[in-house]
This record gives sequence, C-alpha cells and structure tokens, in this order.
Amino acid sequence: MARCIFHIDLDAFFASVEQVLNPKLKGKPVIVGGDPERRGVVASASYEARPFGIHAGMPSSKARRLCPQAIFIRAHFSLYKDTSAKFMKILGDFSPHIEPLGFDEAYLDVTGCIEPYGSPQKLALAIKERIHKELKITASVGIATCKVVAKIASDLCKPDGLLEIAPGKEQASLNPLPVAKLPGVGKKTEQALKDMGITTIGELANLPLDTIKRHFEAPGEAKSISQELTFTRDTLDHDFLEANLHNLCQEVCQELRSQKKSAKCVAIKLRYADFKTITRQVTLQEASDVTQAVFTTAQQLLRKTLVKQEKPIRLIGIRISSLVGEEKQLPMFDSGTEKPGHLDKAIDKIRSKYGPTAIKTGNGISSEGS
Ligand code: TTP
Ligand code: MG
Repeated sequence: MARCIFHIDLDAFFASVEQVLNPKLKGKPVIVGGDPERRGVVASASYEARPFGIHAGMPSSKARRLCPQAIFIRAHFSLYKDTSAKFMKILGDFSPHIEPLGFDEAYLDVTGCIEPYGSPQKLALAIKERIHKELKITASVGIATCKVVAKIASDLCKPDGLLEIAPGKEQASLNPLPVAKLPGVGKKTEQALKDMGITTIGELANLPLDTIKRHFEAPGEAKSISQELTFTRDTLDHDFLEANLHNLCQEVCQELRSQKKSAKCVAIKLRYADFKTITRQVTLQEASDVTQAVFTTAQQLLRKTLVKQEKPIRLIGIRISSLVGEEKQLPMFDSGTEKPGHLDKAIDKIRSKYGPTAIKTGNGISSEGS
C-alpha cells in the first residue's frame, strides 16, 4: 500500500502570530523582520503584503518602498516558540510519526491513521480546523506518497490550502512546474539549469543521471585547514607561544565554522631556530568546531613537546584535519545558556566585521608581547 504523507506549513507564521496578538493588525500588510532604517531583512510577510511583491529575505527598506503602508514589527521569538510547540503537539495528536522541519512546518506520516476520517483530505481538514481553532492561524497541507511531493503540494496551495497529489499522478503534476519549486533548488542551481536549457521539473527528470552528476556533484573539498606564524625573534616564552597558538586556533576554527564543518584531528607544528621542524598530532574523541576544544588539545601537544625540547622556536603552526560536515542541528531558538559555541559565534561575527584583531578572549591577550 502507498504511504500517505502530509506536509503541513503555517501561513506567514511570524506575521500571523503578531496578527493574532494584536487584532488591529488583522487584514493589514504586516512585516516581521529587521528595521528598514538599519539594513534589516524581512523574516515574514503577511499575505496582505505579498501582492506588493514582498517576500522573506528581501531588504526591509525595499519592502517599505514597495508598500509604504506596511506595518513593521520586530520579531518576538519566545512567542513563536510557544506557538510552534503547540502546533507540533496538535500534529502529534493525529499521528505519532511526525518529523518537524522548521518551527512552522512538519511532515506527518498518516498512512495508518486515515480510516476513522474516511479519506486523507478529511483527515487534513480535521488537522487544519484544530490548528485554526487553537492557534487562530491558518495552515496549508500537502498530501502525497512521499515527503518531497507533499512539500511541493503544500507550497502550491498556500495560503489556507489543501492539495493532494494522488498516487500515480506525481509526474503529471510535477513535470510542468519550474525547477525552483523543488526543495533545495535555489537561485544558483536554477540558473545553472537554465544555462543547460532546463526550466521545468519534467525536463530535469528527463536528463540522464550521468549528465546531472557531471554538472552538480560537489567539487573536491579542502581536507584540512592550517595557519602558522613566524616570530620576529625566536622564543622560548611558553605563555607567548600558547597565546599565539590560541589566536591561530581561533582563526582556523572560524574558517571551519564558516564551512559548517567539524574537525577530528588537531596537529601542531614547531620550527626551531635551527630550522628543524616537527609536527605532533592527536585525534579528538569527537569532531568539534569549538575553538576552546581545539585549543585545549593543541595546548596539551605544545606543553608535552616543550617539556622534551627546550630549544628556541621560530615558527608555530596549527592544522586541523579529518573534516566532517556539520552533523549537529543548530537549535532553533537561543536556550539562553552560554555554551562554548555561542561565544565562538559572537566572536566570529565581530572578527568578520572588524578584522581578526578586533576581539581576543582571555587566552589570547598576551600575544602582542615579547
Ligand atoms: P516560512 O514557512 O518559509 O514562511 P512563512 O510562514 O512566513 O510564510 P509561508 O506562508 O510562505 O509559509 O518560514 C517560517 C517562518 O520562519 C517565518 O514566518 C519567519 C521565519 N523565517 C525567517 O526568519 N527568515 C527567512 O528567511 C524565512 C524564509 C523564514
Ligand atoms: Mg510557513
């Protein structure tokens, strides 16, 4: 028997929550996002704002030009978090097989849950009604035999929609659609396909797999990230060496995080005054992208090496390798607790804006010395 998958997505989520909270906003173009005066971007636009061409990701200043009467609101994440939790709970009452995707969307496998309702559409209507009754906002539901088709369907019927792409009707329904309707196809892929003469999902489906692979397989990726520093004077000052090592760790880890990767191996390199060069490597128990974790390991390697060899050093380097893709999912909302990753993110932001010397944490402050 074919599976029955729902994709349920709340309409104009942030903007809808704001409209529920303040009924004066109902029926009006509401934009939740950054300040138009301060280079903010639109996070969510109510459907009343959409005919003006406003969409998520657009600069708020542009949105205001397109629709001067729009009401701009700063995001209230704790409210959205509460609504999101209630939304997921409602879905969980209909089927235990739920896969949340974002805070306002989820897949629901309802294959075994349809009978009491009579049909997938009737079950979908029951879900939509319950959401509307309890949250006062509308949802759109796509129904199909697999996740990707269900997601395309919910997108096609927004807002407050319900669309079933029946078993066997997938090709006929999807073939005429533009490739951008496929989840994961963004502006770049869309243009690359256009350059190949492909604009619809049907045309894409007809391409031989080899051709697709040739054009779209990821290019070879960097296998390691390294950084080194030659001192103006040879040194044996341990604190100075450690401070510089910390700065180097911060630089490679920032690059690592910008690639959304974690590293499993940490190596240090030391070149002595006589040009003899050594490297020492260790494997972490768990891949990490946290500066402090990489630094602690590198620091141990350095200390061990310094104990054995007391010769002046002219160069120090760090290399992180065995890179793996980001396996952890970012939390949707700030938990408020200060984890090492939070500190790293804040530092990355400041350093990328104001340069690598703009901020240094405690371990790095003495690096200007000697
Ligand atoms: P979406 O479901 O993509 O957008 P939406 O719910 O506002 O509108 P739609 O009716 O088309 O589903 O995203 C859900 C929420 O996630 C959205 O309300 C705000 C937030 N979000 C951002 O903060 N930035 C973004 O770029 C996008 C796309 C969404
Ligand atoms: Mg939505």
